[in-house]
Amino acid sequence: MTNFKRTILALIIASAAIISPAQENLSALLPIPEKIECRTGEKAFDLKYAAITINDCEDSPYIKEELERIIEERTGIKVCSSKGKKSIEIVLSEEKGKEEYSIEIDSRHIRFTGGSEAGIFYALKTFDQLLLGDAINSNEGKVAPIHIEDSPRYGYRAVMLDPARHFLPVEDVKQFIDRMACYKYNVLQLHLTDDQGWRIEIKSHPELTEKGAFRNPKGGNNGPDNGYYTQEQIKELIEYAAKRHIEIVPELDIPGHSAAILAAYPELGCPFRHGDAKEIGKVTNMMLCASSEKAYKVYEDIIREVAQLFPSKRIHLGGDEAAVKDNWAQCEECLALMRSAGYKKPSQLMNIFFGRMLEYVRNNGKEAILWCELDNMWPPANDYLFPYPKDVTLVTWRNGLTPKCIELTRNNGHKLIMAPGEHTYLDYPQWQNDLPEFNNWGMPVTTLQKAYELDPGYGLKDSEQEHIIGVMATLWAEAIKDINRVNYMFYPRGLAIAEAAWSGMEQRSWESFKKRLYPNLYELMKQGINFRVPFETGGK
Ligand code: TNX
Repeated sequence: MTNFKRTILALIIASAAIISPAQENLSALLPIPEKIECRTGEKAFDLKYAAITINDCEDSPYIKEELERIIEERTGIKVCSSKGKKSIEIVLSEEKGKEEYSIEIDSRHIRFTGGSEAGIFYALKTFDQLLLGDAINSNEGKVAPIHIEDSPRYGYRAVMLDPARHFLPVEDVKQFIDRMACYKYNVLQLHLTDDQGWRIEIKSHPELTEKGAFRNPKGGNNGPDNGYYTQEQIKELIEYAAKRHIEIVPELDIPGHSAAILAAYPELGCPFRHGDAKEIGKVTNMMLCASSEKAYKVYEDIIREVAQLFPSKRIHLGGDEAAVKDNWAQCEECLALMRSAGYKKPSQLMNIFFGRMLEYVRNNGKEAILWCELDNMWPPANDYLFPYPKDVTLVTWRNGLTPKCIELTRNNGHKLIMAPGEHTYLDYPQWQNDLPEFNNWGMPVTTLQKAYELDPGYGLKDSEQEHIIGVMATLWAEAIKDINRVNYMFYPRGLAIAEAAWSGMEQRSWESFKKRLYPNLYELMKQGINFRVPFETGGK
């Protein structure tokens, strides 16, 4: 063959590889399952001519609908419920963990076994990826024999959306939830309050949304600057997510990040700042006053309503980036309170402030989560006056501080969620000079590979990481104005984090992930979901 012909042939092969979806049944599995055994040599299960029985899971018709939808979408075949020679079985087994599942496929049977409906749901999501990856078999209505056993590394696999900075309408959040579920995420944290907006209806204090949800007089009612979720809409979202085995955790950020509530109730801030302008979205560094009785009273009401609304056992109360020196340190009432408590530093008032706020959470039968702050809130050991109460779950997030945070939380008996900025902050650009146009952090870059490199256990011995309960990807939205941008920032890095949260380190590899990414990107494209093309993963 001449060099020219060889080049042409290579180009044809290369373009075929790009255009055609993957052709092998493992190629779209993401997150990668724990144990996979391909039964090569055995005949495929034929969906086409078989009458298929789906064991009725009576109390969960959704599972059956999902299975029928997956088969029809991937193969064009409508399964029929009459008895036939070939069966698809769905089995619940007490021997498996809640989210654990197996898939067994041979020429005559397909069996999905799950420890609960969640396990079955994940089995179906994996089955969907088997069909997606094995395009040639799927086009013929066939499924290659295989045996998969799978269970998650972590029970808490979260994404945080930030409708406070830019409001996301209900339908957009639902679309995001649909895709999260495909990658086995099971928690959606909603950052509902910040300087830029108050996004949840509180019936006992309607001013919160009347004033706090609208920062742009010409901006309409449904994003990006304005808008809030009514309690009815929140219920609708909770139900929609629960069907997909996703729990919604509400976040109310206190005592900082509170310009929106202060715009509605200036008297919750320190008295010396009562007269300051409180323009939502323009003013930052304002705090609730540690000595304002009304602040405690209003939050007691808010926490009660939020606790009743959300079935989640957890409420996130923020606790990050509180500008103590601009507020409590200059407030006579706070300084008097500090002295009467025998404290030396205004930041120690966190003890009193969260001492009361956390009590409201407990009184409502819930557990609190807080962002882990080592400077303000958790002074070094020799100045150890605000240890977080042990029942608080902490989230590590600040760049560079995660190893310290893992150690301190372990020594103090806290549960820890891993959201280290270096890997999981998906508001950072994905490549030098890529979007967003601005962010707060002097533009560090979190490439797809950097996101993938997250080992949530930070390479520690098992005994040193037992307190880590999960992982969270965050989509801070100062520069994210709508769901298309959310998706662009999330995909594909959100797939890397999904695998870090679900799969054990022994199963994971960047080289394998890169390959499994392509059919999934193809699928996102087909669904009309925005993503960044990870051109850097091309080539050898
Ligand atoms: C820090 S992370 C914040 C957020 C910002 C984010 C921007 C955290 C607990 N606080 O308020 O949106 O940085 O990356």
